Amino acid sequence: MNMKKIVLATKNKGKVKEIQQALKELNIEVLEIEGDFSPEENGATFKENAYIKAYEAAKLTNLPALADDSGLEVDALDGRPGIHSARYANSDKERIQKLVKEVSEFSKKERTARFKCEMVMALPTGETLYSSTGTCEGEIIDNPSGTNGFGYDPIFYIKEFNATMAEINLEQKNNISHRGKALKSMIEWLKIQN
Ligand code: ITT
Repeated sequence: MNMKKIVLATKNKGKVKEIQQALKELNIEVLEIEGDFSPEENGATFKENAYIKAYEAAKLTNLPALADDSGLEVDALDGRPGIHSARYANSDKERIQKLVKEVSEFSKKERTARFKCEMVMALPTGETLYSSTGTCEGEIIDNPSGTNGFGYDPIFYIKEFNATMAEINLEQKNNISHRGKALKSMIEWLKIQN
């Protein structure tokens, strides 16, 4: 199947923005999935869930589909919310409030955390063409700061920027983030397909 046109297997606008920005350097058409797209993410890992989404979107559109399954692992919480990051509460605001409350009893040192991202490119046949992964290390702070990005970005502090993930811009985030790293590998693979 030719890779000149692909579909993004996500309904998360924040992800779409970051992925579209990174794929701009390629000469391919990147479509958003239309309508009601909510495959049951019942996998046990980020990778399984990414595959579920990619395969479902590929079947629906008859195009190669790129999915991202990602989440935040907090060491003091034994890796939670992890693959349940999206379902942890009902809105970004509530998710942040809940997490801040849960880590409040832990010292700064114990608040280390990482974002993880697994990407899968799959075909309508169910074949996985390529998969890639990325992680980004940081720590959880009490006071949300910044308005860029999405999700847990306002409470994810990154030492090298002395800023939260929501205080850096889109290009900076793509350079260092879990998603940006997974995308770099995916882009290298896409370059040799076309
Ligand atoms: P799709 O399944 O439609 O892609 P989703 O938001 O449900 O969208 P996930 O199941 O992969 O996606 O859940 C990922 C959650 O992890 C996401 O909703 C955020 O809460 C969090 N997350 C992932 N990447 C993030 C990032 O770059 N910045 C902040 N939070 C992030």
